[in-house]
Amino acid sequence: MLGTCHHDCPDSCGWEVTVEGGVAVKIRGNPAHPYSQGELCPKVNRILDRVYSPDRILTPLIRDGAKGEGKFRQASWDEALALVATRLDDVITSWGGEAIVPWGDAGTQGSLMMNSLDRRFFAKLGSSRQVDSLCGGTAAYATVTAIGSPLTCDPLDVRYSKLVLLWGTNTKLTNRHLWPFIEEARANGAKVVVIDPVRTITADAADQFIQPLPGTDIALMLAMMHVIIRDDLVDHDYVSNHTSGFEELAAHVAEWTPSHSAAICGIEADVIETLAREYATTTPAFIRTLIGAEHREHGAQFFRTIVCLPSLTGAWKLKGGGYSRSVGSYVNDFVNDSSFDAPHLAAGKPRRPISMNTIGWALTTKELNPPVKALFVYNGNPVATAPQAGLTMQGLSREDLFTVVSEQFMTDTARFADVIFPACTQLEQDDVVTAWGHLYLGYNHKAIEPVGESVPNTELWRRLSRAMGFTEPELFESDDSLLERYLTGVDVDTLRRDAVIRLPVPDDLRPYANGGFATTSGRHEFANAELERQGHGRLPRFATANEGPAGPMSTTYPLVLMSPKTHQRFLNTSYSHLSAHADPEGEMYCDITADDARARGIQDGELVRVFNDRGSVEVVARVASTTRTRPGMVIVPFGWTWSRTRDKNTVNVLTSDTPTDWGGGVAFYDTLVQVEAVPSRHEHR
Ligand SMILES: Nc1nc2c(c(=O)[nH]1)N[C@H]1C(S)=C(S)[C@@H](COP(=O)(O)OP(=O)(O)OC[C@H]3O[C@@H](n4cnc5c(=O)[nH]c(N)nc54)[C@H](O)[C@@H]3O)O[C@H]1N2
Ligand SMILES: Nc1nc2c(c(=O)[nH]1)N[C@H]1C(S)=C(S)[C@@H](COP(=O)(O)OP(=O)(O)OC[C@H]3O[C@@H](n4cnc5c(=O)[nH]c(N)nc54)[C@H](O)[C@@H]3O)O[C@H]1N2
Ligand code: SF4
Ligand SMILES: [Mo]
Repeated sequence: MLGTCHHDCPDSCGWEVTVEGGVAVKIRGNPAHPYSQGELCPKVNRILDRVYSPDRILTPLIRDGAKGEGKFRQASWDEALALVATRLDDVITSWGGEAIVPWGDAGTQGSLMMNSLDRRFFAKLGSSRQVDSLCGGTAAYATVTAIGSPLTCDPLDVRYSKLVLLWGTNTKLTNRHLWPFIEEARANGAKVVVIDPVRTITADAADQFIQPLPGTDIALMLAMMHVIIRDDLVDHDYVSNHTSGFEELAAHVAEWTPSHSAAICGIEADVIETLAREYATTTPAFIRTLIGAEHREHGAQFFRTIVCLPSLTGAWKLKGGGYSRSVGSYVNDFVNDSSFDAPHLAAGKPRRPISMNTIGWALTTKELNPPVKALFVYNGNPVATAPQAGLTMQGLSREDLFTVVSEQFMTDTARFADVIFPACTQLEQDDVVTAWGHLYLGYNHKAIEPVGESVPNTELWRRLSRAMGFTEPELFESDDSLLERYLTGVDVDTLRRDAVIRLPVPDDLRPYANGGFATTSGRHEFANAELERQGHGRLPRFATANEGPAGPMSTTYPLVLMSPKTHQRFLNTSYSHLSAHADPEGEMYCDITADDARARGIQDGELVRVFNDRGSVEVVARVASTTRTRPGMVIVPFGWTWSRTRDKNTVNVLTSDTPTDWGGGVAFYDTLVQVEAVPSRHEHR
């Protein structure tokens, strides 16, 4: 049976499941998938362990202990649904629908299961509306404000490039199926440069690695523009035909000399000189980003600035040139996402916005009226993935909060639930999977019947609607009918047959080869009046992060904490509780340079406490074994789950919930900490 991976991963690989007697016995990559080409990854190669794991939640569960203790008893669907319906009715009667808050992320990227009938169910409840994004919103909106549209180049065109800048993306880990296309470019003579504060596995594989201080890239970009303009490496035709504000930009970057930026970025000035000249004189030159660099106080400004580079040099003109980030928005012309909406079900009730990024605050603040009295979590694990996890756990421990979680496993969040509903895995449900790392749409055929009493998310929303006594037919629409109205612009028969179809976009995509920016002037406006009006600067600007290196808080907490994905075998926090995945990754650690460790009397392998005002985690220090970090910066990886940590705390107890400058993201990576040895509990690995 052909299918498509549902994980929150740019690759959206095609797979093939072998089923014998109703049991999935084997999974492998679909060799006919044009992008993933028969390969999966170390996570999903073992997905059957996950599907049939003895730890899987297979019946509804009702809390049978203290909040967060993780003690539950099995219950029938009828009992659990009735309990939830009664509690929601009580909340609505006493506090109004807005006291109910949904929190759903991209645990599955299948269109139906990620976000379809849930919109209608919560509209009918008149609940609060979930807004903002832990992932992607900032990069997308920043690109829109800069060039009028989120659309950028086809990532696969990287294969035609001669110079590839992987800027704040860990391709070999997070977007692994793009790597062969980069290798193809390399075989044809391309040079690959990685720009990242962390020496990642992608940096190890590159021709050149540039390691700026975290959050200082905008200074680097401004200096590159300085060199390009100073040395007249500008594509004047492109600039005069398709951009505006060049003179203002030129005046603005005049002071951004390489030596000025070098001091801010913590790199050598001649590295910037050479990078700028190579970028402007090598054709085609391709810049690739993904998400990582957006998780910062000035995350949107990063993306607004980076798009200036290909417009200055005209790199957009050639296949293999330009700039590529998420290409998820291309699908919007071929599906009807709003067909899932049914706002009339809210019957005009007010629905206040609640940011998913600051859920810890929302659950603990006295400022919200009504306060949050019921929380629904699905497709996500906010205790481990949203910042300020200490607040989230404190909020979830409230006796007067009713928490419902739909899950496959006893996650950091599920253990705080009052009621858990068992969710199907991708093998047990039909869906359509859009991709953000390539231009193919995937179909997922259900391969096996639901394991235990688990249900697809759409079925959960239907059951809840029934239990609440709702009668509007929109709440009960079938999956087939939903899909039929959603898939408006693709050949559905081919999609179902092959489980993958190329979006009907031109082979030669080059979105801005001839300008045509989606701004009102049709030009890339370097001097941006709208951003000026919003207070983000008429021209791209660098500012020190409040909680970044050299920022005002660095006197109290001197070390910058990076918490990126570093794990081959986890997908965010998914899989991190399974031994076959977690054991080879080892335990959660803190990478620290030898000098920073020595200054604190910390030895390699010793237990340390990484802390700030928000919380602390106990992890093992890696000193000698690491060249990953740089002085003044430590790394505690993201993805580990509570059952695999020493003190049930994940790195997000430390991270900042400061919003990004615009775009609705959050500044996880602008977090400052201190590290100290944990007295008298020395351990060696
Ligand atoms: N194996 C695996 N693959 C995954 C995931 C996973 O958990 N595991 N998660 C998936 C998800 S949800 C996403 S969003 C994607 C993310 O894909 P990426 O965006 O490629 O990955 P991230 O690790 O979020 O960030 C990429 C890099 O940005 C760097 N970075 C952070 N701040 C800065 C900065 O200021 N400047 C520069 N230049 N670089 C910076 C980080 O050090 C990191 O190495 O990966 C997906 N793929
Ligand atoms: N410090 C730090 N924090 C980060 C990041 C970081 O790099 N550093 N990365 C951020 C990013 S980019 C992202 S995307 C977020 C990810 O944050 P989350 O989306 O919360 O990520 P996961 O931990 O993978 O949680 C997905 C959950 O969905 C469940 N699930 C899967 N399929 C289904 C289904 O069909 N139905 C139901 N009901 N559940 C399902 C899985 O079992 C899993 O527990 O984390 C963010 N947090
Ligand atoms: S997690 Fe990503 S790389 Fe792995 S199979 Fe799924 S889409 Fe492919
Ligand atoms: Mo993400």
